[in-house]
Amino acid sequence: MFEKETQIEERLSALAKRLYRKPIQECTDAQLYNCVLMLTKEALADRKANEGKKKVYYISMEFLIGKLLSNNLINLGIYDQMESVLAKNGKSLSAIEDAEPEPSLGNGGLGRLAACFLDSIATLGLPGDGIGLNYHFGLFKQVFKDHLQMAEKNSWIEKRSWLNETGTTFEVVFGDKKVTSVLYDLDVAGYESGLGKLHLFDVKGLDEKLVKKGINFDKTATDRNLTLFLYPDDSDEAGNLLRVYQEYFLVSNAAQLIVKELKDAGRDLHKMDQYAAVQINDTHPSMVIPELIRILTWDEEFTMEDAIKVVSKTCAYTNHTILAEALEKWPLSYIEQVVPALVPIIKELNARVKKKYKNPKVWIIDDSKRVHMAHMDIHYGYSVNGVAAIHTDILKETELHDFYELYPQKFNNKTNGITFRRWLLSCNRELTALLDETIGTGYKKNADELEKLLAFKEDEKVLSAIEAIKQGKKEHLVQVIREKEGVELDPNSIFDIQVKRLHEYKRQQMNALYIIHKYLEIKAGKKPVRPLTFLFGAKAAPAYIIARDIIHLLLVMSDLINNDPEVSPYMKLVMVENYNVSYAEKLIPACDISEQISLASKEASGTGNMKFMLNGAVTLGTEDGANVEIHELVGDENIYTFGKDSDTVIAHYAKADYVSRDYYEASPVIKEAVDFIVSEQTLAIGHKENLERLYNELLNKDWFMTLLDLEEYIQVKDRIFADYEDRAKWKRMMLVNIAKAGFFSSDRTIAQYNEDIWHLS
Ligand code: 26Q
Repeated sequence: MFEKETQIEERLSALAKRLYRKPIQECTDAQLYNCVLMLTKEALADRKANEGKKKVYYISMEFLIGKLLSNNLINLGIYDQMESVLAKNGKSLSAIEDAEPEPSLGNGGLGRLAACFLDSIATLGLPGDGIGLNYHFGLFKQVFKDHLQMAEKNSWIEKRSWLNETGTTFEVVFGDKKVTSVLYDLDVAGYESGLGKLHLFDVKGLDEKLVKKGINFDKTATDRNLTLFLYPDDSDEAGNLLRVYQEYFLVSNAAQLIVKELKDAGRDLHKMDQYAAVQINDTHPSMVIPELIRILTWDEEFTMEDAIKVVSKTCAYTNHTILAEALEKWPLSYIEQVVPALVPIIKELNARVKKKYKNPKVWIIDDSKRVHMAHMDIHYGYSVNGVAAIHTDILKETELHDFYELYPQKFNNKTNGITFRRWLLSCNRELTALLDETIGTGYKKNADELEKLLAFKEDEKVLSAIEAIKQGKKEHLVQVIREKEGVELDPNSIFDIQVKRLHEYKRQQMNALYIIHKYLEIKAGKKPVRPLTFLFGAKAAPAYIIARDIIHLLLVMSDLINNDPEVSPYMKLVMVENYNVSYAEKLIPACDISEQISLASKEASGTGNMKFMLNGAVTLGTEDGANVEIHELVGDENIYTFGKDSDTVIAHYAKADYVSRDYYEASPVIKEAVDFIVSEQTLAIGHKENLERLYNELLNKDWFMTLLDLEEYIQVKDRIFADYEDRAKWKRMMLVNIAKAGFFSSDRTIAQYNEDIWHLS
């Protein structure tokens, strides 16, 4: 289908005529978006889903898919044709892409990973689908007012969208009510061939009018509010009961869909593990284990013994965090209220564990009657994986050590990856074209071939071409920031970028302290050789007070810096509003320095680090998560690392001997920067309450040890800025980073999941 440009043009103009009674040239970008959407959906409908005896179901509360148009056109192999048809009619494909609303069905890393995985599963020809929820307003939209983060709803579902109605519905029975679900499907095209589905469940009778001001809504109306919003990461908001409702709604639908597909295919459910693998994306969908057991014992006449056996051979669990506070532990009373039917099953699972193991630390239900979701996954799943080598090691050695001793064979590592279709082919077409010309196109299917680029390490032509592409991307970002944020940036400055969820462990506050330090240096007359541009993007969970205070500090500092004529010629600071996937696609290709500065041991993997590297940025990072593997791949001379290592950090926690005030008092540089948070200048712009709270937090608590690494961070950052001036060296570093990024293709990650965990056939 649509082999030739002429076919595309004919179909597009027919659609324009049918929908808007106009020729292509006279349609608006928004109208043309709808036409291109329809045409692309037709092409997707022509693809046949990947098939096989066994299928993986990737169950996740989040799929941060981003906009889909560009990616679908690329994976269908019709991007260039579409672009040229539109150009012939005086239209720009990229302007049309801007008209697509962005769904925000994820918080950050975990959700985006799920989306990258679907792309790779489809591309590798593996039978596999995602199962998630169709949140109408997704994660909140961030707006800044008075230097503070405010939250609004993000409406993304329009009359015409990528969602396809399926007609499939299920009943989901809660303790106090029964609801009907409605299933929508999204087609996930593989690159060049292959197709999978993302199944998104919605609730019939959802009431969008429940949403009042901002993102406030009646949390008790659980028959009508289930799929309104995605809960933000780290929220310890009251009303968490709704999260349990959402989780059960997801897994009950997932379990029913899986059983239905198996039965429709005539499979023997006693051999479920031969036909299905269920990957549990963090503990959020863990109730799928007791739910599958419930269905098998209630509806399919299984004995409890048989049901537990086969479910345990079918389910596998991925851990994405070692932060103890982020591991889900739900009060049994919540589960009793939401879904009493699962309580006897969870109790039975716990009783079996208690009978076998005397160590209370591995029980599912603890003394305070809380259900440890991860414990259930580990006992009753057949695989437990971490998401980067160091993360899996820490799980084995500390956090999940007791479980590792019980089940060493279940533990395995799957270092995260990213889909190159979105994070290279789509977001950096210029670099893609250069690679095609220089090393051929084989790397698109076999990412390891990027290493062929190493042969051009001394090739001035290739090196300058890489530099010129970066420059072009920076110039484009300057335009975007001008339009969206109203700030004028210098494309010849160094672009230093930290974009990721706001969390203390990620230490945006450490970067802010560096910026204060630089600001004070400039005020004192010490100017940088080249202007510096600091860019941030981050949403904070609305209930996470200190995270919001850090955003406040960044917004106050950007106001102060950008409006100071003495300073702004030498440095600028921009915190972009509502950082999301589309913004990432513009920021990442334009980055010189990738900030990956989490407290060692805390960032499970990170995936932004991989996206930056692939686009020729140099990493400034701690030895944490996948940074460790980036370091091993590129070597000491192509990365800037600093900070205390994970063993040292873990020892500080064990001994409880980190005292931030000691670092503050020992270093005039640290003291000066920290004190500035509550200076006359910042207080004149910002709010005393927020700034003082942050100041006190850093001085008296600093749980994520910002001051521990600050001095070394300042030194290495000054060094990396100096090295930027050695253009020959810098260009080589860019090239080596691109060349070594192949390992981080999610095609590799998924091939490993399949080889070691899923065994799809
Ligand atoms: C839990 C309970 C109630 C409400 C929300 C949550 C919740 C939601 C989202 C808890 C955690 C998350 C998201 C976690 C996440 O994104 N983790 C990241 O996963 C990436 C992919 O593996 C890693 O690269 C990151 O290091 C990790 O932080």
